[in-house]
Order: sequence, then structure tokens, then C-alpha cells
Amino acid sequence: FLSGGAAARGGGPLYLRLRRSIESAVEAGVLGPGDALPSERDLADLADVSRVTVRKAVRDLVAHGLLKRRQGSGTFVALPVERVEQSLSVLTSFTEDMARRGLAVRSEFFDRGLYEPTSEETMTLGLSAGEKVARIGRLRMANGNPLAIERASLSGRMLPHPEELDGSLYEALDKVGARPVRAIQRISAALLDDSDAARLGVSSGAPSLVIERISYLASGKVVEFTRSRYRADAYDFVAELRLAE
Ligand code: 16G
Repeated sequence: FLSGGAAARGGGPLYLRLRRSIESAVEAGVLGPGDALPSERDLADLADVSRVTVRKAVRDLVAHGLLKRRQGSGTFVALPVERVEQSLSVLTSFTEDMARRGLAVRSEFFDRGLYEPTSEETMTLGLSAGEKVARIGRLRMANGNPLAIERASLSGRMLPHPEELDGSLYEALDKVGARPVRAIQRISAALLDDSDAARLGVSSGAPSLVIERISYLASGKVVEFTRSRYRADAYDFVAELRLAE
């Protein structure tokens, strides 16, 4: 797939040209999911570029999720992510959703603390004067695949120690009798910015589904205002529709 050398094709820096050649080979099916990439030295010979150039192109493609490195055995074309479906008609947590599918849940926290609320948070959560907001920022993964970035805001009274949250938010809320029973969800589309794209392992500017959930207690009090960004290539929302009565 590199016949004629990467340098022979197109313009721009060599490593970008090599990157494009590898991408085209995967798109055309010349290199399939799970296939091993030739060694760094072979790639350099085939494409007639230096090993530094090969390293740069491969590092880029690993960062963008097209290639995966396996310790000790080389670099492979990544397997396509399995799409996950979430029902739009039941109020469940991410942990419950993934557990039901037999997928292992893991979250990486990038934010956990009490803050001065923004006016949007004060309004949406109905915070009283002087009340802090608890913020939880997480990268959410299923079977090791990053699926979504979630930023949740809750009243500081409802979640006074956000830094102690380790597992499921809904489970923690359940323990204090504050598990939401109703939610309004809004879904829109947006392109990922550089930092969220890097966290999700996709290229910046990749599409995402933005989901805003405001959830409520039976009393009508707002529990959470959560803005999530789900990878558009890995997530489907499914709703059952019935004939109007
Ligand atoms: C879901 C909810 C999110 C909620 C979280 C709790 C959507 C779009 N969002 O991801 O609002 O905070 O579940 O999950 O479904 P946890 O109990 O696993 O922390």
C-alpha cells in the first residue's frame, strides 16, 4: 500500500503524507481491523522515509484511535468500536446501562469538587444564595472504550463531598434518598473540541451527541444538571414510539 513511497504522493509534511497513506489503506480494506502494521523499519523502507517520520505518523494514528499498540507485539489496526444503545424511555444511570449489557464500566475523573456556581447552575438547580455547586467531570468507558464525557452539576447540599465519589453517582444519591425519578433530556449535535476529542481518543472535530439531562426528585426538586458528550461513532439512542391515543 505504500508502493512508490509516501513521499511521492500529495503535498505537505512527510509524516502527514504517510499518515494519509495508512488511513487510505485502512479505508480501502487493504489493511483490515486487527491486522498488524509492518515494522517501523519495513514501513520506513517501503515508504522511503526516515524512522522518525514513521514514528510520528504512527503515534498520530494511535492517538486518533485508528491504530492500537500492543505491548511487545507491535501495532495493529484498531477494531471498530462496538456501538452501544441506550433507551430513551427509562431513567437509568450509565453504570446500570453498561452492567445490563455485560460491559465493564470504568470512569476517569478529571474534576470533582465544590465551586462557586455559574448563573446557569444557580438557575437550573435552584440554588439558594451562597450555596456551592458540586461538579463531577468524568470520562466514561465501557470495556475500556471511551464512550462519553460527562459533566454533572448538583447542589452542594445534595452532594457535600464530591471528592469522595468513586463509583456510580446514582448509587451515591440513592444512599442519601436523592435518586432522581424523572428527567428531561435534550439531545443535540456538536463537534468535539481538542481536549474532549483527545480524552475520547478520536480526532478533534469529530462529531458528538450532546445530551443535557435535568433530573428531578418526586418532590419536583432538581437533582442534577448534566451535560454529556457521547461519541457519535459509538452510541445510539433508541426510543419506542406508540400510536397516539
Ligand atoms: C447517565 C446520565 C447522567 C447521569 C449518569 C449517572 C445520560 C445521557 N446521562 O450517564 O445524567 O449523571 O448516568 O451515572 O444518560 P452513574 O450512576 O453511573 O454515575
